[in-house]
Amino acid sequence: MPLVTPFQTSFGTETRRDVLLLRVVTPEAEGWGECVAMSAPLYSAEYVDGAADVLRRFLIPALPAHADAHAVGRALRPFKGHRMAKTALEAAVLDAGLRAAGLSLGSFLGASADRVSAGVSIGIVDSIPELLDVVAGYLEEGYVRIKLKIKPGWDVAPVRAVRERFGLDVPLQVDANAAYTLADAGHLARLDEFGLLLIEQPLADDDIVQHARLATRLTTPICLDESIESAEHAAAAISLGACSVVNIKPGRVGGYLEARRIHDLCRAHGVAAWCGGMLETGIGRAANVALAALPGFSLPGDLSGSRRYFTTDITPPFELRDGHLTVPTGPGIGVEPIPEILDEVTTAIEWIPL
Ligand code: OSB
Ligand code: MG
Repeated sequence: MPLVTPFQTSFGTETRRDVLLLRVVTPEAEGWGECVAMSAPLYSAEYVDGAADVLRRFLIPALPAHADAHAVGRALRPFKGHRMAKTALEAAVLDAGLRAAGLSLGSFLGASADRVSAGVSIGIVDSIPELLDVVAGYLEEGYVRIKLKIKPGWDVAPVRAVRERFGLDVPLQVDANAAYTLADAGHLARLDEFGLLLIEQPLADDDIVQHARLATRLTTPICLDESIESAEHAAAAISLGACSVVNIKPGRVGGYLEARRIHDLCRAHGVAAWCGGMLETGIGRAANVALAALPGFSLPGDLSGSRRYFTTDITPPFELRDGHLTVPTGPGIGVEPIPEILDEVTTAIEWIPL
């Protein structure tokens, strides 16, 4: 699916999403799950063709008959990694089970809100005037929080320009996608004067201890994304002082149940949390919006309207209303692909009987 605008991060430029969707069919109901792995292993080790392979060869064949989402987790635990693939499978099974039970994902997870505030993640662009136009457009649409992607050479200047043009009141944060090292601490401290909500994943994925060192050098709160692949990682990062905010992305941590565990952990420790995104279609977005409605999600998520990503989404589009997205209330994730639109973008289908 082509993106409406190229999305540049410190690790590369996405111009389309190659989406793997899982559809689980049981005698009682059907369920959908989206795999957020990208085409190439640049954000993490996973990539979409690898996810399809591990699902086909290992994960799907390991499912017990009549599995619920908890049983899926137990059945998949022996297989290391591949969390995005596992999340898609868990989500599809969960959706089918909740549809059969007539229960929404939000109610199942413990959502306490009927809408969630919408943030937007803005990629690296060619010039500061272009960036200011993009930010202005999203603020006009009602986004309540702006996130700027940064990398060495595109950090202090764009942040300063956005602050100068839009003021100190705009909730603003940055995401480095692991582009810096601890040697850059002095440079990153130059961001302190701009009153950012947080800096997301400044250092490498496996540098949790270094993030704790960096935290002593910055006043900007550190938020971890890539470093946190499980509730255990989150507990370690919190107790080391490596972060004071956590980006919770279900795909990165192996599922919605694990995402909820991390939410609970953050809440118990008074650590701020928000729901991250991976340029999802309406399928993954619906589930993320339900998750983000839990009470511990204290900051706006990377949850934007469908049209920020795609001209035509495969579900009825999510739309901003007064800076918020509405939590679906129907059974399961509450949305389904529109068959004709899905057909148009489908490049391959594979049926795997159990
Ligand atoms: O680091 O949060 C990230 C998209 C792809 C890969 C990594 C990230 C992102 C985003 C997009 O920032 C967030 C969204 O879905 O709007
Ligand atoms: Mg990130």
